[in-house]
Amino acid sequence: MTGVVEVNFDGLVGPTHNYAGLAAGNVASRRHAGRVSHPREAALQGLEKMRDLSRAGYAQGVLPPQQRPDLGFLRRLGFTGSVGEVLSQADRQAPALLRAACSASSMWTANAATVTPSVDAPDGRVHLTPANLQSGLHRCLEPVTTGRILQAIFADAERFAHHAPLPATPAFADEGAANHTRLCAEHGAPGVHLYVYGREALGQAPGPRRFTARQTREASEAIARQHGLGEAQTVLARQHPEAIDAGVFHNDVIAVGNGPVLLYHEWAFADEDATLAALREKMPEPLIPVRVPAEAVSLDDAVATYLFNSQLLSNPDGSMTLVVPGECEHNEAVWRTLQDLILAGHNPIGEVRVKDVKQSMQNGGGPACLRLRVALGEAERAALGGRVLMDDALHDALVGWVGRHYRDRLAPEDLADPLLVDESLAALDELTGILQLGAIYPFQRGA
Ligand code: SUG
Repeated sequence: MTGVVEVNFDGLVGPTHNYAGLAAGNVASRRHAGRVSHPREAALQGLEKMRDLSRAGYAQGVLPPQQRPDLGFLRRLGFTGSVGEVLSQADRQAPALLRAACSASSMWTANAATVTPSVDAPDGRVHLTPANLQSGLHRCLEPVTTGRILQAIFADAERFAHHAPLPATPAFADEGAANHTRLCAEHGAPGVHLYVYGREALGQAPGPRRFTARQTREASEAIARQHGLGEAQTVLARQHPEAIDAGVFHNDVIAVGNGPVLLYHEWAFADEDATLAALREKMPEPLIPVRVPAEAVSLDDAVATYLFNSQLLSNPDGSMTLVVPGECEHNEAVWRTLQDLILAGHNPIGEVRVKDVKQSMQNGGGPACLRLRVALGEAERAALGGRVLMDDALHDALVGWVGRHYRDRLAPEDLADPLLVDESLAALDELTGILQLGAIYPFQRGA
């Protein structure tokens, strides 16, 4: 496969973006519960990140949001009648279900799927498994439509292999690429896959005490098996339970890898030495670990600023750029560590770009949560369906679309407003036209 680059597919923030505090173990989501959100600003912040990175020469894609409120979910739970009746019954009888049905959480596409590039798969195809996201009620609504969207974009069966999500049961709780890091010399070279899990469903490893770990070892193993990866290509590591209890609900909140570089906090892994040793043993090229000790950045600061939820991007000259959330700039210890330890250290990271994704951050999603990494060769990129690769024209079309359809603000009580349904469906219908994706949404398929 020639011309392999990493395409970052960012999730477009949907029109119902709101703060309902739904996410377990996610400090920011809980802290902002009940606040007024700003969907238009949220979507524009995401689009600005996409445009900035595509203009800087990084391959950038976009994934559409999901249909919300999820009326099909509410109807399945016994709410009946017109749209207005379903919403008002749910609001009165089970407001938590209404909030789950309205979450715009599909924006965090690092949780959409796990992807293995064709260079690593035995059949030479790109493999994709939508995450079952079964550990959160609002998120377990995503996999079916995620699968449909991925099938529409990665449609060529000779190049792309789609797997069903793992069984949606606690033993196979899977949160997708947020717990998966591929290390390699460069994107087109064979990689070693680091899967990080928080608990064992069938084994005895001690889990966190305060929060439930979201990813199981059994889920990570099953994904590697589905994608045909052998033992020589995979490393499994347990997340440090204390990090999970401090609010590190995914590995990508405490570590990020790219090429041979692994930037991580000393509390990322339960057994740091064994994890690095296993990577070194399996990687053909030397691992470049960039370790941030707790005395430089505390776990609390890591969680508050999302320093590690950064995108680490490869540049043509071999250097790398770290795309960090704006919150890092306002924390002295984190900013100093970025300058003195990360940028000044002996590693390829030579530049920091700061991005404001505050609307997403307040729900616990930083720059890295907002994107799904897919390493693709030239021919694979040419085979993509739809109009999903970002350029200025697509950016401008999407900014115009947001301006036409999104509300400036959403308060918790607005979620029961039937007009929000009409507005969202009109927006999504137009969006499938812009992205040329066909009927991906339930309402377009007569459901
Ligand atoms: O699953 N937040 C998401 C944030 C996901 C971040 N993703 C990565 N780290 N890759 C979550 O915790 C909050 C939604 C709400 O409260 O409405 C939420 O789901």
